[in-house]
Amino acid sequence: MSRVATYKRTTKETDISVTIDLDGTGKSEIHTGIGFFDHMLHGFARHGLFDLKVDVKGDLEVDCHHTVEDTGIVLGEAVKKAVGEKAGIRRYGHMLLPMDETLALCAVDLSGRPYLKFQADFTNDKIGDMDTEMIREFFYAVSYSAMMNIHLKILDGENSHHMAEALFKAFGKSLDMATMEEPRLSEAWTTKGSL
Ligand SMILES: [Mn+2]
Repeated sequence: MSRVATYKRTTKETDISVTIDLDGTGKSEIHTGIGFFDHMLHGFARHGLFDLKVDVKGDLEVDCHHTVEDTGIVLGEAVKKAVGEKAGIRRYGHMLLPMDETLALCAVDLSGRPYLKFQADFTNDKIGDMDTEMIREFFYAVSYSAMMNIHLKILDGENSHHMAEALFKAFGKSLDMATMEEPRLSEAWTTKGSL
């Protein structure tokens, strides 16, 4: 069964299309109009082994806020659609990801309940054309639109580029683990009947 989903969303601020294949090989075509954000999403797809297409036309003449937040919403919706009933998947995933001086922790649960815990003290307000405060907003949007629990924490780090990149890659690795098929199970992995 293919686990590919597309989700599109158009508002007065953004026009976004995301396609994700959970069983991909890490190929991605990303066009958000924000170079550093593209770099982050490439890292997420590559290290999660997701095939990912992201096309965004956002109101970058305002700033990067709507573009980044809304991309998180649409990516989360696509993930939710691709995992479906979550039958026979691992549900939980985690990663401790080093990147030079930076160490990032990520843990996720495809619980059906949105929650984000995020801790990262960036040393710069901006990386390229992306405001670092939007990184939390991105993951918050993913958590509520995918209805998943995400914990992200920078345990050690100095360089903002490394910290951001480690978070996106750790999230890719964790989501890959959580969406992996568990051959011993045919239903959702819960004692409650469904997730
Ligand atoms: Mn980089």
